[in-house]
Amino acid sequence: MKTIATISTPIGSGAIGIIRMSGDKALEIAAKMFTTKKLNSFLEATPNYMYYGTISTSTIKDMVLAVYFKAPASYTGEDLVEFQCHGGIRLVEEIFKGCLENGADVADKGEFTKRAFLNGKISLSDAEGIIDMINAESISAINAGYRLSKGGISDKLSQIQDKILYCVSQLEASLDYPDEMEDESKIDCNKELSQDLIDLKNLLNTSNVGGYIKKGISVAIVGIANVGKSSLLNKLLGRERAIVTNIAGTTRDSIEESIEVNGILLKLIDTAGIRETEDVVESIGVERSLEAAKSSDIVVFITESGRELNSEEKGILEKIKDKKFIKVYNKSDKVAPLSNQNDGIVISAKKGEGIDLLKESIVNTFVTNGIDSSSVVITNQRHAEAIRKAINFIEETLKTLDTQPLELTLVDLRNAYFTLGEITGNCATEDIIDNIFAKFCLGK
Ligand SMILES: Nc1nc2c(ncn2[C@@H]2O[C@H](COP(=O)(O)OP(=O)(O)OP(=O)(O)O)[C@@H](O)[C@H]2O)c(=O)[nH]1
Ligand SMILES: [Mg+2]
Repeated sequence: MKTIATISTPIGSGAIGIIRMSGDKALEIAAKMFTTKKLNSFLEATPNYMYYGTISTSTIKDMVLAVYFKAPASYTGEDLVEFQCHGGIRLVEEIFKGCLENGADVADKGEFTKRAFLNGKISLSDAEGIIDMINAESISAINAGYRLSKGGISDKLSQIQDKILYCVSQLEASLDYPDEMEDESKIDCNKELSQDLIDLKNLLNTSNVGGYIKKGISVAIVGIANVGKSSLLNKLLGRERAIVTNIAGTTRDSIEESIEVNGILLKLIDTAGIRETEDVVESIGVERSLEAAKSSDIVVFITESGRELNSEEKGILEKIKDKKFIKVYNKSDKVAPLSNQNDGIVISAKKGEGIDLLKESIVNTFVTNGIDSSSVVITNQRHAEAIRKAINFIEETLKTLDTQPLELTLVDLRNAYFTLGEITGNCATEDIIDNIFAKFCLGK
């Protein structure tokens, strides 16, 4: 396989720039470019040891750090060399070009991690965990990516695959010796597969929560004009982001900002107050408010403490009644809540009262019992799809075990095995693999 090189740090000026090479010739190419007082030649480099020395290309020189990772104990599983230089854009580029001049090829997006997968260092889902960590926008998303990258899902699915394989071999054997084995192995397989089915369904159930952990929760703050939507947004953010006035119709366009609560990203959308209006701009804003309410994961419906809902508000509630929503009674500092206003959260956006409770309530609506940092959660749509398919195949197997010829049942069972293998990568097609690594950034 060719030796590949790439710039692994973002393009731009920075303290340090990193250039990496992976492949059989990595050490040889590095030795042509890098010299250090410590060694006669970099070919004699001790693995995992960092050397300070000079790098020379046909155009530049720099003082850099170089480290050699010997196959298979490297990220890719191949010989790998990393240069750390001063992080100038042109400087990093010239060192990279130097690697190419000396025999390396340009790496594709994600090619280092792809090689790690092809060399058996990581499973496909482990690699997806690494992308998820890079793209994570919240602590919970980082942690979920980490668990995925550390084999959280591949280990579990491999166990299930092993059990399926055991059933396949049992049933195949009973094809050869039908009289002696058939009934016994059917009972055995039925038991094993029923347990697999429960495990897979439990795993699939985590994918709802998993989606919110990864992407965050979108929260539309909706209500009639002047109830304090923008004041609430500002309080949630901890800064004066939206304009607040006592004039009804202050907010005319939706405003989006994010916060993190218990490690989960909340994407907050402050909206224009909903009311009948002649104003063209405002009425477009009102349409957007309703749109935001419809497309959000949850609506915070805000009204005022100490008064009944008016007909406009009842109209809004009617529109969002099929959505998840939390009622909020604002301005409790001004008027105490009515006795029937115990079906929501009483707050004062002005004084900051009830805000933490509201944040917790939003998150708890989606992620019950917090997030167990050790549990395996499905955060990836591809994985959820494959598990769903595998469940169908196993259900089919269980249904047909007693009624159909074993050969037919075995087709479903093998399909269940292959479908789970698409997640871990042990039965993934080239298309699936290429698709996944195309999502990586250059240099990873
Ligand atoms: N006393 C009191 N006044 C509040 C509270 N929250 C908001 N207000 C006041 O209510 C008025 C309207 O607040 P906004 O936050 O602009 O209300 P809004 O719902 O965004 O209004 P529109 O954008 O016009 O739909 C302002 O004068 C705020 O100071 C509160 O908790 N207590
Ligand atoms: Mg407003």
